[in-house]
Amino acid sequence: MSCKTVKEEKTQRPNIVFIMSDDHAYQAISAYGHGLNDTPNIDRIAKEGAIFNKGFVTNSICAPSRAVMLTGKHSHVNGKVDNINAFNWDQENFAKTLQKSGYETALIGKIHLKGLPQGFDYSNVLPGQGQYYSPDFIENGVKKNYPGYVTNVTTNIALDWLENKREMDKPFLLLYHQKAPHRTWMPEEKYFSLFDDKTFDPPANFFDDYEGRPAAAAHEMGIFKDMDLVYDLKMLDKEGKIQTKYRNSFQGRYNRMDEKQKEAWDAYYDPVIADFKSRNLEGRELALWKYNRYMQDYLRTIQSVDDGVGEVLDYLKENGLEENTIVVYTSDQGFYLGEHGWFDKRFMYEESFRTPLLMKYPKEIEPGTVVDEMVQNLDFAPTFLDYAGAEISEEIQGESFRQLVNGKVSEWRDAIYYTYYEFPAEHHVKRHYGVRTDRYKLIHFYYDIDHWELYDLEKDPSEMTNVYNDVSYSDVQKVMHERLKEMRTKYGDSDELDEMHLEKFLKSKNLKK
Ligand code: SGN
Ligand code: CA
Repeated sequence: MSCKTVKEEKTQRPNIVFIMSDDHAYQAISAYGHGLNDTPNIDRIAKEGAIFNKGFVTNSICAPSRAVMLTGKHSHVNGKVDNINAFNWDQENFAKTLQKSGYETALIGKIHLKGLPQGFDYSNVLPGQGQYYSPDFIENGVKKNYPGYVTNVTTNIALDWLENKREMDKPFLLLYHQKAPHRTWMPEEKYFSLFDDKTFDPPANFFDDYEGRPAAAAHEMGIFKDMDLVYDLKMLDKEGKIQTKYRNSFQGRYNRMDEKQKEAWDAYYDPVIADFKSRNLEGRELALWKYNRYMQDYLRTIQSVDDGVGEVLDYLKENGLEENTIVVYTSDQGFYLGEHGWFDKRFMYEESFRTPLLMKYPKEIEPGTVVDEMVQNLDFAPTFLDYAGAEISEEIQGESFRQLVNGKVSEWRDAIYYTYYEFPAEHHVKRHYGVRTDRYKLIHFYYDIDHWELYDLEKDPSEMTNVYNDVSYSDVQKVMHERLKEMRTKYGDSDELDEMHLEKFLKSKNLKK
């Protein structure tokens, strides 16, 4: 151990490493026990600390989720309601507060919020969604290109900052944010053939007919119906026989690879393409083939994310930083891995409303802790401020879950609030908001529809039966309406605000009501 790190261990305030990946379904983390893949490094965080079974977001889409995470305020309060409108970096965020209180701060990887990040001594971020191969990054406002694979580049930048760039005598906050496993799920060479021998069985509701759920039926995120054979599933045949809507867009992504990378890519994918062409699949068989092709690439990109987590955990350990560093692993939202036949997110249904959340802090958190209470990404800002002993402003709407993880709170919230605004847009998920309690969920879809859904999550965890109009649930329906009203009042949301966001959105897209 070097002198500098020994000195750091004496600092009382904890360091914070906040790891966020993009679109990482909890179903695809082995610690959650779904049996799809193996993520030994992410699992280490749970083993040495805590796993949250009910981590949720407030708005299941990228940029809004990050804005909530930074500010500790719901979308309608921080203003970033969808991926399209601008984020106001001038407002307070927890990195700014920590920086002012003496923390050294860095933001590395995907943030998806335009403008120079505020609150960070160092930032090196992907422009927008970023690219898997030969990614551009914006280092403190200056664009640069990096050869290689984005997940590894992001990890290397993070390790370089830890080792060489930060001020060693200050506690630090590192936001280490991966692009993967975001669409279009391009794996790194090392993992091309991982899962070749595995057949993935889709979830039981893969062939959902959406009865009683018109907003779900209107989706454009079906694995069978909407996935593009070339763009999503990599069937870029050299003969050009497989012509699809987004073939050219994928060609562009492929072209970013260098000659060696292309060679390795073709050596793996050409035989897969030939096999696919020889089979002439249709109907159910084609649906299952698509699902398997999707799962393979999606999970392969996660393997590189897991490697990066391992490298960062090892770095902390080898440099005497383990004891005094909080490590959090989460995603900007959950993701559908074939549930309801889908990919993507956005809906308030469980798989995208929930997000993975694992956290360790050896000084405080008992290894093997399991948290079953509902927490939200709204809570990150106050939680980190709490650990750092910094002031939590009155305006913050989330709550610190520090003592919850320690098993030291007797009362915790029993309802959470959700909003989604990006419609009409890609994937066609209608505007909605709702409330979830431990057992029930009430959702209101609005704008071009006025439709309510109620789920009994105990009896129907896959949300296949809308019991809103079921008379045996009339009492529950009433109570849930009350809870929703209470939530909207508590967080300052209203029909008027929804209307305002809608008008702004339509105007920005030149659409009429
Ligand atoms: C892109 C994707 C969508 C995805 C959004 C939002 N299309 O537009 O599939 O829903 O991002 O994702 S792609 O053709 O560009 O891959 S988010 O995580 O950034 O919110
Ligand atoms: Ca995302």
